[in-house]
Amino acid sequence: QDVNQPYRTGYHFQPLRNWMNGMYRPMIYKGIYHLFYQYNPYGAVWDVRIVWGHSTSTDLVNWTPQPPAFNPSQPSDINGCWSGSVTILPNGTPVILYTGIDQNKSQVQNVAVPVNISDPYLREWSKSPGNPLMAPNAVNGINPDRFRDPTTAWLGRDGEWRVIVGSSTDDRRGLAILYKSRDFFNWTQSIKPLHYEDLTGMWECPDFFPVPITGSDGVETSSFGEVKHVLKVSLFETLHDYYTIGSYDREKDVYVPDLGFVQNGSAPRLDYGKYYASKTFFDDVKKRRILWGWVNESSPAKSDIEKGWSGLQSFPRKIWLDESGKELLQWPIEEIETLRVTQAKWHNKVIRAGSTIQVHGVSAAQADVEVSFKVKELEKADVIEPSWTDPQKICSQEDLSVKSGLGPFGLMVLASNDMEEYTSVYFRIFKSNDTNKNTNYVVLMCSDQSRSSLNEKNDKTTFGAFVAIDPSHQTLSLRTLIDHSIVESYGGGGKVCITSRVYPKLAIGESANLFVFNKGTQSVDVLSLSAWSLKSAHINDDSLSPSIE
Ligand code: DQQ
Repeated sequence: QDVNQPYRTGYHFQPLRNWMNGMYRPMIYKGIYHLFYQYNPYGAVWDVRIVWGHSTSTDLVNWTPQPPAFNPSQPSDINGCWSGSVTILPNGTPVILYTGIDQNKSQVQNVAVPVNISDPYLREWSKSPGNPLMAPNAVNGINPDRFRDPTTAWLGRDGEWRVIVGSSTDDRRGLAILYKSRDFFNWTQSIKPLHYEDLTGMWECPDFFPVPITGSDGVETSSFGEVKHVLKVSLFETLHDYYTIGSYDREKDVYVPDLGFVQNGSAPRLDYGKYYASKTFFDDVKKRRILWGWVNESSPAKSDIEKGWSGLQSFPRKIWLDESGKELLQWPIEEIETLRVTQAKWHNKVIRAGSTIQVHGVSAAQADVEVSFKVKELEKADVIEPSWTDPQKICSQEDLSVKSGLGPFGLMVLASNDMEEYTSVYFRIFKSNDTNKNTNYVVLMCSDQSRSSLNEKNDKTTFGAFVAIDPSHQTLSLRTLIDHSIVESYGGGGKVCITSRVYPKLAIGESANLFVFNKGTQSVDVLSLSAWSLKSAHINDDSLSPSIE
């Protein structure tokens, strides 16, 4: 890796240079995966004149850059081509619905279709002269600054297409406005939104998809049957992606969440770290639903301009419904295994109280680590303070110097030789103070970036979440993908994900180390640990490919 560019990733998607943000529903077409993303060809910060960047892949790991799918060019998008989604029509043709910023700076919805459907790379797209297809007007009461990000459309039993567009009212009611169409080109707004919730603000990048009640396979977006539905929204006010699981009433065309975004205090998040504007797609070859999210920098814009780029995509994750029906599970797609090279392996290793043990034999700056812990003396756990209801706050207040009976224990990643820098991803176990709960324990997962870099200019916020597992029956597992400036962690087999960006000054390349630690007062067993060095994927680095500028 170029020493001047220590934060570029080895296997997380990013363009060769410049700014990237939200990514639009990827797709598989004629065996080729396509990824479209918000790309600023003019520099390393966001620009309203953003275009649709485009890359293709045969394995979701290695990516070839393609020319942008389209740029601002019509009155209906002359001020920017913003987010949108692909829908595959029943005849197999992909169609893109996207938000354009029109000549009046209003947000409107447009359509683009491939010029040559026999080109598996879909290099050329043409916009309909009929654009815009949906526009805010005096009658529909939609605010022209808050009307964006159409989803993948789905087909109802009545043969009509449905699509939702994110919006909000002036008094912060978030809305998924529903539109219907018979031919995909003429759309009518439904009187009722698919769903709305008060006091949630603008809903960006909504996603609405079915998940089978059993098993981990995915299904096509228009599928019905033995499924629940998921509505995910990116809340602009918090810059986090929240989801609800519920039922889609096909007769009334409304979505009824089991628990709303705000009903239960706060909805679950797809990721509790740096992660926004995510989208899923159904991979009909491997019968899975795949989720991708935008991971922004945690560095000041000045540093982004200096390094010439900003923004990554998380590693693609398979996503499915947990057997409880109450939460989604996520796991890195299996293709990551094609990058694995050397492996370090431990079995049944006791990590004594207060100890830190190095994992040797892996390139710790670019690795995939899976570890499972067993904690025997659960009765030694401290009772959680009744006021400790916000996991991120507990993780931030109680740094590693504060001991509790059980934990913190976990991984120290991107650690410098002298431990001046490290990022720790760990668990703490408490006894529950709530006798009504089914479990006697509360498991906390944290990703602590506070010591990640000697450079104080970056945002080093610590993240945290509760993991719904019972450590008296289940092993506590942690998987962490480390890639130079991104640390992507999966707790409890994918119940909780936390992604963070870090910019070590010392823990770079060969000088990065990996440790297992236990700062609690009781020993903890590592049942198994596997850590793999990952080789670099080819990501938009193919000089023979057309330039993305
Ligand atoms: N950014 C896009 C919008 C979307 C937001 C514009 C999320 O369409 O709402 O770049 O990244």
